[in-house]
Amino acid sequence: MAILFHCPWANADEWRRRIAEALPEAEIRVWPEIGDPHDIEFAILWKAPPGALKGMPRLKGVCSLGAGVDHLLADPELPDAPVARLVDPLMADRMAEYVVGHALRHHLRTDEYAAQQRAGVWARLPYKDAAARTVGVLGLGALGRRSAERLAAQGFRVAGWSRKAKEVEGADCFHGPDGLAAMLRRTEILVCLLPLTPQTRGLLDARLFAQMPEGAALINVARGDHLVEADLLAALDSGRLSGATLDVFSEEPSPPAHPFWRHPKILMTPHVSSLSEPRTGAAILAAQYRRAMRGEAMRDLVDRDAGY
Ligand code: OXD
Repeated sequence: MAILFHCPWANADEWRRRIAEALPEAEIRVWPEIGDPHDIEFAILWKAPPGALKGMPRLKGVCSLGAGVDHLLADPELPDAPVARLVDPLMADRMAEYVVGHALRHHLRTDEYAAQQRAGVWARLPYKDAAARTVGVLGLGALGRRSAERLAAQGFRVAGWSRKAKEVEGADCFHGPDGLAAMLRRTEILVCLLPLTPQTRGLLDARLFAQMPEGAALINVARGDHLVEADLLAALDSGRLSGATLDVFSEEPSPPAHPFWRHPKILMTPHVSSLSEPRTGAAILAAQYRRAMRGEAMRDLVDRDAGY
């Protein structure tokens, strides 16, 4: 009985070694060396080629190597086995650190002061206390919740939005379409942490930006396809938005000619906001494997109908 493993990252060997240490009873087969597909009972994958899991009748569970599962659900040949995301408190901490750091950057107008410095300008820009500034978090899953809590601990006013009603300590929570409009009206720094589904694809568009206060900022740490790129560029150029921090892109890495690279109001980072960590992740995946082998439900299961 074997686990199928696919990891395109530079630390793939470390992932494989740590999973093997955590699961000495299991044989790990690295895609595409799958051997007999009838042997495969479990899969741990990040962005495997479509069809990688077809013809594996004994598959009992599939785990993502990251928080997102859109790469799995996009496979039209994904078998009907339970699918789980990787939920690791360390990843939530890393995401919260990124979100708080970049919210502070926008709040403190760091980029504008850096531009002033380059131009040799000594001028104070208007200041606002964090307690008077609302940071809105779209998506209150494990990563969004931790980010919202840390933003509140940092002293920001926090508004959270989710599809269904949720509560987060220190945040005003909104849900549903009406709740989204109410949340956006007060949001000066918007953080996108939504799963990518047919409903959320393209949500960050001109219509949404128009609902936020003039000069609001955007932090997208979810998926590049949440964003309508041309609408962001227009909103930044018109001053409707003051800046954007983008960690995720429709195409990664972004092509060299992409206008985001050189836009003065955009800071790009290469999908680093919540790196999954083999040191802690391997034990979480091992526990999921053992649950599936015992015939128990895995944790953090994906609702395929909801798309996340
Ligand atoms: C992701 C991740 O889902 O990096 O994007 O975990």
